[in-house]
Amino acid sequence: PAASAGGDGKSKKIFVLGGDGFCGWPVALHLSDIGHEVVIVDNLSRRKIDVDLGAQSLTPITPAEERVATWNGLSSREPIRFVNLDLALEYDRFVQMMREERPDTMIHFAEQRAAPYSQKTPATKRYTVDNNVRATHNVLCGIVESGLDIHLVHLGTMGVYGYGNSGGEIPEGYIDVQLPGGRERSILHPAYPGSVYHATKCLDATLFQFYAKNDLLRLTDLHQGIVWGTNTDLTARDERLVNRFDYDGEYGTVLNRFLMQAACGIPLTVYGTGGQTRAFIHIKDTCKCIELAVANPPEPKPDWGAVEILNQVAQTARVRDVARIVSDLTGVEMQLTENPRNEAAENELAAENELDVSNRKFKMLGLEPTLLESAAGLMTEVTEVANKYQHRVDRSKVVSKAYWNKERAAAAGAAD
Ligand code: NAD
Ligand code: USQ
Repeated sequence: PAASAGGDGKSKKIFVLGGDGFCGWPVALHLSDIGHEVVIVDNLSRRKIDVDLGAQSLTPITPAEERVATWNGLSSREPIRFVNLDLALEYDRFVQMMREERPDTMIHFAEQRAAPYSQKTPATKRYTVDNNVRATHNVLCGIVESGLDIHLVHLGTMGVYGYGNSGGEIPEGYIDVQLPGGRERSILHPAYPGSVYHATKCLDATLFQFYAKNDLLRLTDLHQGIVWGTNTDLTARDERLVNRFDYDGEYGTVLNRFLMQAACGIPLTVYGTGGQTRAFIHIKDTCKCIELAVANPPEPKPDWGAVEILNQVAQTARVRDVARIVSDLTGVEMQLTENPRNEAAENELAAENELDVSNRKFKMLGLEPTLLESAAGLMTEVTEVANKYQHRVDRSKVVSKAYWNKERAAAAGAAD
């Protein structure tokens, strides 16, 4: 369809930072398909980490240039362009690129996003902080230096709120408190990260707050839950457009891991009691949310609530209930295993199937989230993808070898 370009009907020039990744690639295609001009900026670090870990995407992803050329050959839209640039290390080049291209919007996916990888070794802890905090700060500082009115949409995480310390509904970014002295104020929800990775997202949030207040930047921070699924209608158009699928112990996220394990007849690796409650969203809803965020930039304002924060979440569910859904669908068994992570076994977040994370803002903008209970078709689609590429699975990479601390390593029998 011509001239759709999202909710406000305007075609924008959009940089998709991290657009070669699991979320970034389908989002880049989606934004292009609805009529935006897209430039992908990515240093391909995620592909290099695969090489270091000796793991690979379950799906055979083509090189960045090839997947972009394939899309451009199929689409009648403005061609997508790809720029190989490290946001953490190539600040001047990035500012120059912004000045030349004058984007309206930037979507920031470009961070090291795996909690287990961030806990694996001193080197991966330090890399995660260096890469993520530098990349985010370079983007913010660069927008100010460019002098352009660019709307930045960042992918944050539900993990900034902390899991397990909440009694009621998790709000969208802010809570109302009474300050010493009696004044009422809306402040950022306290940060309570569960990994070095999640801690970088808390640091990002503090940087956003400062730049929104001080430089009046337009900033949207999307606190996203665990993304599941693999292809969208657009990445399924050609095998060379296939999306990445992480299944290994460090990068694979829980529901996709379970679906892949089911396809391979591996018992589902439920950590601890599986009583941990987490937030989930399907990849096609991620694309829709970004479209909505792009169409609704916040007005700049110098106050405490200047950053627009939305929870990008369809629902919450306990890990063992998610495993049960997959087990019922596929017949594969669940296996409780020693938890490599330092996390509360149970929390008060949610009773089964009860949503206690607010996602009102996206719902008001028109999101109709995909719920796990009615997503058997989408889950089957993922197991079909996993079945098709089963021969690429390295079973030795399925168990996570990233332990949160010495106690967790000792409990797993992996201490030095
Ligand atoms: P991903 O690792 O697949 O993609 C991230 C991309 O960013 C990669 O292609 C990588 O090469 C690139 N990148 C990293 N550092 C860079 C740098 N310094 N310069 C340029 N490019 C760089 O991750 P993803 O799953 O697509 O996640 C994208 C974002 O969404 C992350 O910020 C993550 O924290 C957030 N998020 C992801 C999930 C999920 O379940 N996957 C859930 C919530 C939030
Ligand atoms: N888990 C298992 N078995 C497994 C893998 C995980 O029981 O085989 C459990 C973990 O213990 C954890 C939960 O499942 O309690 C989720 O783990 P995950 O690896 O799917 O997700 P997480 O580490 O939280 O990180 C992912 C993304 C990250 C994003 C985050 C959103 O990698 O980028 O920020 O989801 S959220 O969890 O809402 O913070």
